[in-house]
Amino acid sequence: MTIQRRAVLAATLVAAAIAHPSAFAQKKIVLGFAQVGAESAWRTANTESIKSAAKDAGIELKFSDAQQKQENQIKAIRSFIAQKVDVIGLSPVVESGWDTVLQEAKAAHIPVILTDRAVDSKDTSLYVTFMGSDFIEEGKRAGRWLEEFEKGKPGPINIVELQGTVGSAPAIDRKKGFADVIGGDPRMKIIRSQTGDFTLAKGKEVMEAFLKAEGKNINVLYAHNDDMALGAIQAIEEAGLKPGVDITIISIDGTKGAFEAMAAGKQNVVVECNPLLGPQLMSAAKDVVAGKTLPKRILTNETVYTQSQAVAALPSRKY
Ligand code: GZL
Ligand code: ZN
Repeated sequence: MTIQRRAVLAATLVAAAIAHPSAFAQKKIVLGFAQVGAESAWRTANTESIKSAAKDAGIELKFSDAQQKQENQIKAIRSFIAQKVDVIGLSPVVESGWDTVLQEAKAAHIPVILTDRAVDSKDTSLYVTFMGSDFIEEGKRAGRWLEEFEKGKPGPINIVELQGTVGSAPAIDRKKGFADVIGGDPRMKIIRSQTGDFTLAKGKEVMEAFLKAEGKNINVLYAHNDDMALGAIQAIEEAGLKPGVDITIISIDGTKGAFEAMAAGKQNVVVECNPLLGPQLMSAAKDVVAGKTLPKRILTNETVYTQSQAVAALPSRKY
């Protein structure tokens, strides 16, 4: 290339850099995400959404799976701080015990975005925003559906409850919301309530114990997520009972498994909890890096699906 042509090219590049500084100056945003684990179909869909949204957004994602252990999430956050990432994303496996490590991120001037589950830190300056569902409302929706379903029927209505991970926001809040709604109904009684840690295997195991202890005395199962409900359905069938008929089944998430169970008449309703938070997380990360302020709370929108809607809804379900 002649000297003249080289000079012209250089001049054009400089002009373009002045005209579009961001295109040239902007380095790739690096987001470190500390995920809970891979405990359920919901979590798998949530991880998939985050990974594909990072790719679409041109954001470099450093991803860690903590196998549902808080100390692994804290280690991951510390490593993101050491790597000087631009933003940290966190789905906290339990609500408490985060202040120290979040203060370390704050001291390192790395903004933290909470997704999916909340923390109970009093100091809300420790995170930029919390985007996720209202788990108390999800519990209330489950309770309201049951009240509607049992309207006009005599008692007793004995309920067994499979709780999510002990100390997690969804487990605490879904229990509270449900109890708030059914607590005033003298027919309704939660006769057993125990954690199944959001997994299919544990949900089956605990339901087997409930059936051994209470047998035909159980009228309703309220499971804090679909995976535990699917495990319980297996236990109910192995006990010679009909899930969805002998025992009314309510769960939360809205994964494909729940829709298939409803289509087969083995589950009665599912309260949706939207895992597809990836795109919202990436746009929040870009806003934070660009210095924009975000609302402290970003609510995901979701609904309730009954058995009659399951077949029609199945084909369009993305997770
Ligand atoms: C809810 C999420 C819960 C799901 C479970 O937002 O934290 O964790 O309900 C998942 O399926 O394991
Ligand atoms: Zn809470």
